[in-house]
Amino acid sequence: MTTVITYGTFDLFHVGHVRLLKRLSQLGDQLIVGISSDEFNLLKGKSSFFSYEERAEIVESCKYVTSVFPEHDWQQKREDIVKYGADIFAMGDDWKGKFDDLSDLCEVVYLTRTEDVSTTKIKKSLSKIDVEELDRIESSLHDVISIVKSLSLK
Ligand code: C2G
Repeated sequence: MTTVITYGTFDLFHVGHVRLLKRLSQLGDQLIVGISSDEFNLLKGKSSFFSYEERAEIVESCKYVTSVFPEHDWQQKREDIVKYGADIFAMGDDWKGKFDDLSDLCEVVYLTRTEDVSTTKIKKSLSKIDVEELDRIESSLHDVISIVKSLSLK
């Protein structure tokens, strides 16, 4: 039984996460995922849209994932690898080289990230829509005001 372990925030679950988890699941018989707690997210400089509980529920519902557990800090990986008997530690290659020190415990693998999708990009495009929408509403309001003014002058 080959166990693969990985970690992440997995906020606004998207196709980049799915493709990574799918490829990770193909490396072994089971895939366990450490989901960053809300507190650890703050340490990582992230504030996720969904809470830890919601992100854990979403990732655990993914068919490629066997189980999830909380990631509270940077230091717990070694203990987790031993506790869960992980044979492979794997991450997207934006982390390439960062966890090589774990190679005395298990195989360390970095898989290519899915380009052009990220939680940050999703958040940015959603906030952009809000601003654009507000601009459209404002200009329509100006049109209505000018029509009302022109009618009131007649
Ligand atoms: N990922 C990916 N392709 C994307 C976006 C993310 O393959 N387009 C991968 C990342 O490389 C990472 C995993 O999906 O392996 C989770 O990404 P995040 O939710 O952004 O997690 P991160 O902030 O990288 O946290 O201790 C490790 C950290 O908890 C990792």
